[in-house]
Amino acid sequence: MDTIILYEFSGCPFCRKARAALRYKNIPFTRKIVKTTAEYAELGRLNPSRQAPVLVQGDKVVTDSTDILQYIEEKWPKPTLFPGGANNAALTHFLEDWADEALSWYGSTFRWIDPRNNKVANKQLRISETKKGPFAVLFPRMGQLVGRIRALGQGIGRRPLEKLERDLIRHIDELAKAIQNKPYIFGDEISAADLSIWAQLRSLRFCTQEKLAVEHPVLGPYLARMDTAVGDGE
Ligand SMILES: N[C@@H](CCC(=O)N[C@@H](CS)C(=O)NCC(=O)O)C(=O)O
Repeated sequence: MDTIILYEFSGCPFCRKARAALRYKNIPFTRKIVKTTAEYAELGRLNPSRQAPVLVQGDKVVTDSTDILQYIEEKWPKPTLFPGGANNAALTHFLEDWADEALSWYGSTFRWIDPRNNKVANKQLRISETKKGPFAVLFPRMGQLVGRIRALGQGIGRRPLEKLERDLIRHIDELAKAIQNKPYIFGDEISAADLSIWAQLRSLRFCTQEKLAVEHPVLGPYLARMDTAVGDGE
């Protein structure tokens, strides 16, 4: 069987989610963190939207973290990412999508908009190239600008940071009610919803707002449990 290659951007929560799913299912894979002009061009050939993650296995190319999870679920059904039968499968899908499409804005907005997180954002955009090609020159400059413009365009970036922090606390409190005293959202087994929620909340790492999640009495231990089960410190 062809080895899986996972194309990633540094610090990308969607890549963290895909990587964690592979780790959870014990599927061997090679990481390719896009850091050079040549690698960026390679990513563009595989995925015209130039987004990461991208999974490649032989001739098969799968883009988008949700599709990647579906792909590996079909090929390696055990352990399932959709535990608890049909009812939970629907809820898992909705929560996975909520984390990807809604919760994700908090991590990115705090990183790109809050000046206290500049160091974290800059580190994510660092390029490892001595002879700087167009990607290496443009990526760090454009990356932050594009992140800001997107957050402003979405609307979240135009709200006061204090309001965003209060909104995030509300999400975290509601998540705590969903988790209660279970190890994971649906019980003893990790689901695609856990992978997605954890991956997005972990993108607060080293940000001023990280403490809102890690110091929470329910979410803190939940994130630590996920780290132990599927994390790799990134
Ligand atoms: N829906 C996609 C989102 C992927 C995504 O937004 N990836 C970011 C990195 S975290 C990216 O590639 N950003 C570069 C861009 O959008 O140009 C998924 O779940 O994979």
